[in-house]
Amino acid sequence: MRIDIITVLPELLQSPLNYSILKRAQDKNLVEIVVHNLRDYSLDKHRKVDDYPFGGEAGMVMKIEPVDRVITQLKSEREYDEVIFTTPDGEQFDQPMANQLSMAGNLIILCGHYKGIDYRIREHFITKEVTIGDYVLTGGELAAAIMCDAIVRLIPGAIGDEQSALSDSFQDNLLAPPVYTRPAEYKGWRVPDVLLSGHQRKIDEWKHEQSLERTRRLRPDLLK
Ligand code: 6GU
Repeated sequence: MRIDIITVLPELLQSPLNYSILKRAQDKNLVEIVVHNLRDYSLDKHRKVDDYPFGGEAGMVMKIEPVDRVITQLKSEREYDEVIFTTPDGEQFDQPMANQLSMAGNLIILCGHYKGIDYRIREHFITKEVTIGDYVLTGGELAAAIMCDAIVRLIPGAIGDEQSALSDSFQDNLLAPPVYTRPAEYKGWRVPDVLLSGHQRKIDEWKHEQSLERTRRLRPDLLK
């Protein structure tokens, strides 16, 4: 898998993409994540990528030419499953979308910025518009980093224990059960006896009951 991220702030993406599972997945060649500075595709002598909006509103708008240049260049090199635009008015990013995107071959993520991007970019280049939640971020970079994290950890081999991505919260629309490690007792606070019993069927039943109980209490919307 390859993910090309187009941004005016490449530095903002460096550290989120280069630690832990994302780092390991790239080191193992499970995914190649390439960050492109949109300014490198501006022909303007000031490397300008934004301009004033027609119709005289407040704020700046991302220009179409540099975006066309970088996307056209990338598409000439390989085929892409999706050209994603990060925007608060997009489709909600969630676990099913992460699962689906983790099976893609190549993805482009264009990070939104300023007041917005020239709408012709959305009409002619973008295949999928995605938000990570109902709040406004300064730019799409942190959203892109979050999406990459959620997608890449699902690629087979990215996580050491193959089971563990499948037992995540949300994979079965249930929150994950509590987990514990040694010591079995700390300051009088004991780990639930069943987990120490060695009785696997009872342990699995307990975990499932805990998942149901926590989901009912904390996220009843997931059970509907
Ligand atoms: Cl994807 N972009 C921006 N700018 N703000 C957001 C978002 C995306 N998702 C939630 N807020």
